Amino acid sequence: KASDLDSVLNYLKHNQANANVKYFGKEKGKNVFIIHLESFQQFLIDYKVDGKEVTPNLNKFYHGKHTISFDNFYHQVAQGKTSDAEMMLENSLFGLPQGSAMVTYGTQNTFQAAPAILDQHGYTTAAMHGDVPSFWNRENTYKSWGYQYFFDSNYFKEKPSYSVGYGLKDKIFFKDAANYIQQLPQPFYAKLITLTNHYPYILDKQNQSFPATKTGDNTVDPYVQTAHYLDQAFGEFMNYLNKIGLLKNSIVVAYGDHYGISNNHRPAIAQLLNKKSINSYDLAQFQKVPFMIYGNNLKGKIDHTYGGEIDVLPTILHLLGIKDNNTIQFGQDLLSTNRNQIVAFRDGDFVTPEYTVTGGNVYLTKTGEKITPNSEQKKQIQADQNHVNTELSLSDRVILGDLLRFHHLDGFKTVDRSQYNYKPSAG
Ligand code: GP9
Ligand code: MN
Repeated sequence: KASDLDSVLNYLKHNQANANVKYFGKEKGKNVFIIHLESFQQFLIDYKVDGKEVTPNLNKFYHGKHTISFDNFYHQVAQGKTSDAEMMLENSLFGLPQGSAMVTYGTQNTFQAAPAILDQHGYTTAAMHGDVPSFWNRENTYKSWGYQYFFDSNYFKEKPSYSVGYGLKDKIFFKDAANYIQQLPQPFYAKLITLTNHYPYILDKQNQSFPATKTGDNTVDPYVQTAHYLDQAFGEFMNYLNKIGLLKNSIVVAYGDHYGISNNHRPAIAQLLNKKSINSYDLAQFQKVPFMIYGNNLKGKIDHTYGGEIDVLPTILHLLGIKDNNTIQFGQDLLSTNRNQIVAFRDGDFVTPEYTVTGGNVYLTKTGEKITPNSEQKKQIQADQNHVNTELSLSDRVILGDLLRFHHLDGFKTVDRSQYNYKPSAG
C-alpha cells in the first residue's frame, strides 16, 4: 500500500548526502558513457604479471589528469551479478538477497531509473550489449527503466569468429557500438556492457597476447588474459572517442561490476596477492572494483571515500547538475563531504573506514587486525549494523512492494513501457 512508502521516505530524509558545491553541475550537459567492465576487480589496476601491466589503458585512465578514481569502492551484488550491478547503478536500489530483481520484477515494477530521469532532461538514452536481449530480462527491464534504445546482439554483426565465451568479443562490440553512438542525438546517455572478461575467461588463440598467471588454478589463471583483452578494447574505444572529438564533450564512467575470482579460490587468491593465506578480511577487500569518472572539467585524483555501486546514480546526477527531484535513491553522492561511508554487502556484512564486519568477525579496516570490540566499539558497530539492515530491508520493500508506483513527483513522469520497442526493423 501507498503508506508503506512512508518509512522509506522518512529513512531517506535522514540519510541523504548533500551535493558538493565544488562538483555540482561541473559536467552539465555532457554526454555520458557508462562502461560496464565485466568481472573487473580493483586488484587488477596497476597489477603486473612477469613485469608487464595487465591493463595499461585502464591504468592510464585510472591515474588520468581528468579522472576521479575511487580506491575504496566495493561491488555489492548477490546472485543477480551483472543485473544487480545494473539495478544499483541506474536506480540506486539494491538487488535482492536471492535471485535477480531484473528478472523477477523488471517487467512489472515502476522505476525511477537513470535513463528515465535523463530522458526527462533532454538526453537520448541507449544500452548496448553483445548478448541476447532476454539475458537477465534486459529486453523488458530496460523498457521499465525508460531506455529509448537497446542495441542487443541482434544489432551486431555475427560471424562464428566474432564470438568467444559468452558472446561477442569486446573489440568488435566497441567498434560496432561506435557506429550506433555516432548516430545518437546529443546529449546522450549510453551504457556499454562488455562480455569477454567473463568466467571461464576463454579467449581465442589469436587474441591471447598476455601470459596467464601460474597459480595452478585453471579457472583463475586465464583471468588476466581476458582482462588484458578487455583493456585493449577499452583503449581502442577511448582513442576513437578522442579522435572523433566526442571525448571532450562527454564524461566516461567506467566500473567493474563484481568479482571475477570467487571466494572458492582462496589458495589462488593468496598467490595472486602474494600472501601466505587469506582470511575473511582479505576476501572483503578483494570485493573492491574500480570506479572512475573521466570528464575534462574534473581535476584527476584518487578519492579514498568508502562507497559502492549503490552510490553511483546520485554522484552522476550531481555532476551533471541534475537535481533529482526526490526520486528514491538509497546511495549517497561519492563526492559529497557528509557521506556516512558505510558500505553494505548484500548479505548484511559491511565495511566502514574503521571496521570491516564479515563472517561474524570484526577487523580494523585500516590494518586488517582482528579485534574483540570493547563496549564503545560495540556500540558503534551495532549502530552501523542497524543502518545496514535498515537500508537493505527498505530497499527490498521498495522492490517487493512495487512502491515506486505510489511515488508521484512533480518533476518526474512515470515511464510508459508500451512506448518502447527494441526489435530491429526488418531489412
Ligand atoms: C550476460 C552478462 C553476464 O549478458 O551480462 O552476466 P553475469 O554472469 O556477469 O551476471
Ligand atoms: Mn557480470
